Amino acid sequence: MIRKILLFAFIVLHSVQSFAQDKNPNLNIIPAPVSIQRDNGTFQFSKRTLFIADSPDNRAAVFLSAFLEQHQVKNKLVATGKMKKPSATEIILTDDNTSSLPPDGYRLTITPQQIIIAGRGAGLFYGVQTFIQMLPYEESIYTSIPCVTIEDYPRFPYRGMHLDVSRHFFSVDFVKKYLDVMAMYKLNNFHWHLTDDQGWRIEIKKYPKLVSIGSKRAQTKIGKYADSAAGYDNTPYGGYYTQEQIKDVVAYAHARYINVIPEIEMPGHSLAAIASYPALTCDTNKTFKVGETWGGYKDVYCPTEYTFNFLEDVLKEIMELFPSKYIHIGGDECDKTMWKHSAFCQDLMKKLNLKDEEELQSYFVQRIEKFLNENGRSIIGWDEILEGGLAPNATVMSWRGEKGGIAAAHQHHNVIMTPGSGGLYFDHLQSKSKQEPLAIGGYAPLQKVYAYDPVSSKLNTQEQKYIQGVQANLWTEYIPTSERVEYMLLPRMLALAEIAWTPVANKNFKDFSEVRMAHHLTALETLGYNYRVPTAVNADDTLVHTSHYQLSVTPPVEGSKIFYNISGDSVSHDSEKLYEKPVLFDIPQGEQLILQTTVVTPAGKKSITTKTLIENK
Ligand code: TNX
Repeated sequence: MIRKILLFAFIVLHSVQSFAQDKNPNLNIIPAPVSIQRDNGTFQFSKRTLFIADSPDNRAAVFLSAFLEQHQVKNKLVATGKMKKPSATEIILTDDNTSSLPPDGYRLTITPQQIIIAGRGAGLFYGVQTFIQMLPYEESIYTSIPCVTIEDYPRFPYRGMHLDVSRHFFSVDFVKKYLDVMAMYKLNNFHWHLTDDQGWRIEIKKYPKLVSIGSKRAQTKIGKYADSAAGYDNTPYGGYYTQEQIKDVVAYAHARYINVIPEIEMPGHSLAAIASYPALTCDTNKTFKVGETWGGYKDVYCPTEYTFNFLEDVLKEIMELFPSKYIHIGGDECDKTMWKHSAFCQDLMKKLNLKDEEELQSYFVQRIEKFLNENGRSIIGWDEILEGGLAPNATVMSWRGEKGGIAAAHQHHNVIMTPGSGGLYFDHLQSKSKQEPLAIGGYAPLQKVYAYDPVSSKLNTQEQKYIQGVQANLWTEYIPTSERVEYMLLPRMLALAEIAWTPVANKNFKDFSEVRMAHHLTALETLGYNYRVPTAVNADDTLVHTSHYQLSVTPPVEGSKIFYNISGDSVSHDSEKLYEKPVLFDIPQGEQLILQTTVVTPAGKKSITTKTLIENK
């Protein structure tokens, strides 16, 4: 009896102790893994460490090799069986003993002698990503790594990030940089929004005017869409990808287990194509030019045989370039005015027995779906494709809240959740501060993104299976440069990765934002990414009523500094001081103090300034 009690006391003590010590339970890994089991000891990585892979030309092995080479690590990768004598320590990439792992899962086992990364296909690649995250990002990579066993696999098969290259164009090099950061965080679908009213961005050999006319606009709206006084910039803007460039990007993504989903918008958001080939629309008396401002246009494709032939030709070239099973056909925000006034459309509706223009849109989408299905592909469309009846095999991308996704799941269609209301519109603002750069509006702070759960409680267990995953969208009306894309993307994309990968029970915003993300932002800065510098952890940006106020903050980015200053009724504006430890302020009766904090990162990037109004009135 006594022995039992003693043993029990020991267990409790032991676990309390290790819990208290564990300030970094997820070992800085983003997205947080399914399970981490700590073991004793460390693995020593040295110049004599041998890299062994079942097949060195497998994508995960190639990626790791290239990564190590970039970090001046000379240890070569060899195939199993080719090793001559036993080495000090070994890093092994294998698919042995992986049959019990869930799809895309991996097991990372670190003992003092060996690091074994085990997985099949994408799983092995994700194991490599986790391993890379455990390496130091700045000092020598020859380091010691704590012994651990990680078993991990994704919550959702579809983990997507979108980029609009129509409103503003981004170079191939930048798209690759975007894919690099997606791969680091185990995202596996790049939704490439290639066509819209303001620019057609992909070369189509059969229709050369799509780029000679459609990829250029004469000028661009300055400032906010509704601000008519701001006018236009009077500067031509353009850009497109050649088919060779597209192939290069698709191959680059494939090497990182990222599928590229092209989006060819129809029947709306098609002004750039119409400006190139005016016969694509119903009103052939009008002249058209590529869109120069934001918001919707009334000029849309006319459902004629000419249009369907054109789209089928375009899609044939698209299918040649993109191996993706899914082709995104847009389908959003199609203004029906033109169809209402078109004698051709009204006749067609009578002939086909369609009761309204929504059904005409369905006819349009279903014809395209049939064509793509016959060619072995499937369509994804924005949730408007539900209106007038869903095409039989379509996947619905739910953007106007979750309603469309829920309706589609009720109808047993696959769904990708990407609701703006859930924080997944990364063109929306990251804070309510006036210091944020110009944006479309909305409000999608990090915490809101992180809190989003793609599986709605309005679905029963059976229906929940149709939620294939989640995606964030980056529309670029107000995002003219790649630096700004990164500012809007990071750190929110890290939260997206955790929504998409990590089991809900393992999510923890405090650990994510204060521990792991702080580490990753420094790593990303070292890699040359821009990001929105978060404000100091626990800095108030509000009004507080008190007579004693304690400033007690921590850096949101590893190695960053926090500066503060005060001013007030009887305190003249103070110069900026470096925050080192908690500071107590006494506020005299009847007075007000203004406390401001700013974060400065190791590379000198600044956060917005927070402002706390402290009143003792
Ligand atoms: C709506 S989301 C759109 C885009 C805009 C975006 C701006 C969707 C399917 N359509 O055309 O760029 O809002 O947030």
